[in-house]
Amino acid sequence: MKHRRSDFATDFLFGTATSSYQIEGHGMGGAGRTIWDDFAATPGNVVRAENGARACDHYHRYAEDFDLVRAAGFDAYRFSVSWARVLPEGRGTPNAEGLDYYDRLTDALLERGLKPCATLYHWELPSALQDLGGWRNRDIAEWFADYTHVIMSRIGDRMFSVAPINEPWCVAWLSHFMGLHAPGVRDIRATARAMHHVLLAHGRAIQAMRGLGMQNLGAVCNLEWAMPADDTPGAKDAADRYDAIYNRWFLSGLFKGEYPALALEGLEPHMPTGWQDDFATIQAPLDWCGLNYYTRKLLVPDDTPWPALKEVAGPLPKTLMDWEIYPEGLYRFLARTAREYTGTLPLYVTENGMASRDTLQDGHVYDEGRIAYIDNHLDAVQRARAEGVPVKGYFVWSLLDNYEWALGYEKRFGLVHVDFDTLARTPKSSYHALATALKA
Ligand code: GBH
Repeated sequence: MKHRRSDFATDFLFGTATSSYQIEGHGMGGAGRTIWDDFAATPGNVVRAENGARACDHYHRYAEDFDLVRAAGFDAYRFSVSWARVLPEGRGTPNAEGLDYYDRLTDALLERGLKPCATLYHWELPSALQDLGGWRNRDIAEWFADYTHVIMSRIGDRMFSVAPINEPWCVAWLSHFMGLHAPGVRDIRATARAMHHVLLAHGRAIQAMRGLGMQNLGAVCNLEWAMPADDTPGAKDAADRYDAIYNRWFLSGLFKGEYPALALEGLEPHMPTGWQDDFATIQAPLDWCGLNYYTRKLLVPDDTPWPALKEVAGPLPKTLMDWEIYPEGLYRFLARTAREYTGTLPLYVTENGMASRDTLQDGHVYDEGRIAYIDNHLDAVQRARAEGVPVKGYFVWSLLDNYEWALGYEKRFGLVHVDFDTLARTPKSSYHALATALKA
């Protein structure tokens, strides 16, 4: 790698990120059923109908995995808590085994000098709550605040930072409009409700944690730089609409207390009553903002109902996900987010990484493409920092090859290779390159 730790400020945090359902093994430890178990069980939703029942068996192997995080020289580790492991029915009686697990996991991080950065929802909603309408039901904000209180009463005293929800766009739009993630709904009314309730739940969770005296609370948004695919006014409009729905809705709700007009033009008729009165909760003050960044999107208008746009393939080199590699977008987002939404609030790149076809040879796993990807995105971070954007840390997605949602186990994002038969972990070239860079 061209970058090294000493090129960054001494308080800049390097970390790596994972999520509960993607690595833990959800069939273990008394966790309740989730919408991802249900979604994966319906043919056609997930490649080979794979699910997270065993995943990386991190539930039993977290100590070994955290040894790898420490040995690489990372400062911080971003993980998520499974709601259904803590509360199998989503509400009611906690699962003592689940609470004990996150307690041990927290201590295992601290013992290794790693800063625990928790996310409270990374997509595996307890099925029992889906039966009540899930993200369509306004009550989810209270269920989520109650769950937050339960888990944070146990581990909140030892967290470095907490974000309630990973990527609200995915929870709302990807899962209720596009139907590509659980619960696989394709309905504009459900989408509008989820777009709002996800932010309301975020705000109620922040309030619950403030009530426990917690600090360093933030939000994590996924961003994709939207660009017109050609120079027609129609393409420009399509890109602006995409930007409003995908990127601006959540940042604007959280930091300005309003939704962008270009998104409301399609969603307003479907919004839950009284939505305008919820911004005081949604805007509960935060201590930092996290950006997950992977790629850009090229848009053209389309002859379909609102939002009447479609994505087209671009010319840039792509990752195994077919996502164009566009580090410039990360620079632009860091600069724009600070300029238009967050001002001097610390920003973190809470996820960045790529899926690649790694080559295994003589016990080594070669993933040179991933090294270049990380290096080029660190350039973007440095460029933003040089201009005074307060970027305070960078987390690689992901520590381990894991359950890549609707794409099953085929797409590998890890710094560490996982053999899903033996569950053996093998650090890849990118892991070794980062380990060297973080010590230099
Ligand atoms: C992250 O989301 C997730 O937080 C993480 O769990 C996941 O493993 C990681 O990405 C890698 O996928 O092309 O229309 O099908 C990143 C946000 C949202 C970016 C979905 C790509 C593709 C939508 N992602 N998006 S589409």
